[in-house]
Amino acid sequence: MPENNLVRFESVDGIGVITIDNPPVNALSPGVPEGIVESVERGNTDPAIRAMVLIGAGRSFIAGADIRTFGTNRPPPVEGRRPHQVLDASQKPVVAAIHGYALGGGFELALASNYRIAVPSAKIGLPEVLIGILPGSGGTQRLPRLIGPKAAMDMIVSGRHVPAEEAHRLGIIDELVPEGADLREAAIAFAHRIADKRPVPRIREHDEKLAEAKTDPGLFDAMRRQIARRARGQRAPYHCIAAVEAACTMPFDEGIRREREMFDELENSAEARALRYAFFAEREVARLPDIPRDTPLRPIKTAAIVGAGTMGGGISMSFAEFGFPVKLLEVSQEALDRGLARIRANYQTSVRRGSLTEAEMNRRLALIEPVGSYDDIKDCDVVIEAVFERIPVKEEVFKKLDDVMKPGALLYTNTSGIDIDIMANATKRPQDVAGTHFFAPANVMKLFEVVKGAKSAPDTLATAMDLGRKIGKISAMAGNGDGFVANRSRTPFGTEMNIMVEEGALPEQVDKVMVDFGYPIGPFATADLSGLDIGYDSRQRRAAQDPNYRKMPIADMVVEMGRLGQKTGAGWFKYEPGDRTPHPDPELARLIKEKTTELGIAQREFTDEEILRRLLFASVNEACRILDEGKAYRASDIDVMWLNGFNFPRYRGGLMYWADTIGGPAEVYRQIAAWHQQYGERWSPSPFLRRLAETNTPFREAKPSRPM
Ligand code: T1G
Repeated sequence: MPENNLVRFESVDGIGVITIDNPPVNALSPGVPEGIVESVERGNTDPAIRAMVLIGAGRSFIAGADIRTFGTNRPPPVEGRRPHQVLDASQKPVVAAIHGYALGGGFELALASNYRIAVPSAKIGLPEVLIGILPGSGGTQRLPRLIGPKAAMDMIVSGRHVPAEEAHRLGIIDELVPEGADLREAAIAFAHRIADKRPVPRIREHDEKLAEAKTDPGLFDAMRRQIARRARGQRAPYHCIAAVEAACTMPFDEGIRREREMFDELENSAEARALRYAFFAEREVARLPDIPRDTPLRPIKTAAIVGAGTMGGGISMSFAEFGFPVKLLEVSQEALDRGLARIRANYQTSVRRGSLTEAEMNRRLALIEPVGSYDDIKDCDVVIEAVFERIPVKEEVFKKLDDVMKPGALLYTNTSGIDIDIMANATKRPQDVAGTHFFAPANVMKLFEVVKGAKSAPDTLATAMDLGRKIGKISAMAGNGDGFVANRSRTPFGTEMNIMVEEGALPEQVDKVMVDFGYPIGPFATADLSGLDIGYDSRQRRAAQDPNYRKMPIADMVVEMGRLGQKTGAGWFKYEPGDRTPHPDPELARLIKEKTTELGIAQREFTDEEILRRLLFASVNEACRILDEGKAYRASDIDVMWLNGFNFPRYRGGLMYWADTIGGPAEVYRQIAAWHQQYGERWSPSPFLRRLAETNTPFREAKPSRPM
């Protein structure tokens, strides 16, 4: 059997060591499954081999099937000779030795092996649901037999990566190998210890743990109810539950067949295609066409945040979560105390909810050091300014930072829309300045928008992109300009929602459309959550700057009535004390009608489809302008921003990807051109959009018209 380079078989003192070597994550790309099958069969037929070890070369065990091959016409594997089936049938024991990641099909091969050992830093899991499918190599049938259906369903329906120590406690990992020890050597020694043990343990033969489903037959429906809200519009999570249920009600091989049937149903579903697109878009976004991949990064060990307001506090929590010591600077002690109290209260809420331990809270709090003077932060490697969105205040802060910060320190700003060059030009080192825009709540939202200033140096930008990843964010590059990329593309959405309410749509109708579309909460309830005064202030600023700016009389009226949202008990909706549930307010509906009559604005009915299209097409049109100006590298970056900054439903792929699924540029252009006739200038189609429509170029393949 000719060896292929992807899988090696070595005989080491009677142990067959099977090494998967397919960088970067040893995915089961074509050639790998075949290599594993041949190696296991070789080990079984070679009399000198007593047992085998399955191990990954490089940084990881096997991170699963090769996602790039999904949806392609790949030859179906020969039934009975899939790697997990050959491992299962092996007469000689196989030890899976895990470091890095054992995910999806990789973890399933470990489950089909007879023993599993791992280093503590390893992570195991079945994340298939995150790409719209379910485990298809026996994971839904073996894991419940190993840890019981409840714990198995938790792992399979959430898709979470489980640390090896927890997996050891659950009984998935048989032995932990000390971190730093030679895993290969440890695995060979382990194989020697179990080589002659008979019978060879096979998970498929153990149904004891499945009894849990007999004593609690309602556990599957309970899980269906539990996920109902967040799994709306999706099939994969329910297929995962059904597969585990099959494990508890069918013989093993029948369960395997049922699992495969469900896998085939989902592999090329719209949901799976969209989630695969999102998976690769979130990797592509890290590529910077105009900054070399090997640009040396500036070292960041210590950080400082200027401003302990809501954003400054959330940013500090992000750094502390990932182990960075962070200094939090506020000029007034009172403001500093208020900021720290807000951070502590946030942590205590998480501890109360059980999503954080007391010990972890204290560890993170210990990393956040309150300071009262710029001198205290001068030696930090990076400083992020998060003060009021007022130009004079920002300029003042950057002048101070320029005076005190050590040479080479990175000076970032969290502004959500002010021209980066204004802050850069307030210093003598504009090359060290860039935008690092967090999204509220900063310790929760994953989007990290890195904004290029005219003089930002390549290493200033590359280090910012890397920093975002180091604090658990998804970094995306944006060109400088009003609202950068994310907010700029979202603004027309906000304009249309306010205008439709003037024309007769009710906030609750608009919110229902977007919740049905897949958003966790609607746009009006979201506005109430973040506070209506933010939008009001920015509208007043725009009106002051631009006499042609279209005022929002109804949105302004709501604020001028003192209805600022949840924090005042009423905004677009009413709220009971201590309850965040938005309740439609007939009184507000009456006042809106009264005001629109006074203003002579004609009222009419809206279909749900028109509401959806007006909101999202307005943003697609703006996204086309952004690409035309070269303010974004690619359309998929804008999708990454909407998925991680605005909670766009992930199983729809993103704003531009979704627009391709409902007819693409031709349909969007047709509709917008019609609205241009009906509603005027604000709906003038972007020339970039027209070009895409004329050339029939899907949005997701749209290339910017000029470099950033
Ligand atoms: N297939 C193809 N490419 C993959 C891949 C995969 N499974 N996993 C990673 N890559 C590429 C990725 O695109 C990137 O490429 C590079 O590897 C580094 O990844 C039968 C059907 C393992 C936690 O869902 O979650 O098995 O951009 O930047 O941050 O039941 O990658 O450099 O060209 O993400 O260190 C199930 C997916 C598949 C795991 C590492 N497995 N991967 O994160 O690096 S379905 C997964 C990840 C399955 C079976 C079913 C992460 C990671 P490039 P990266 P990272």
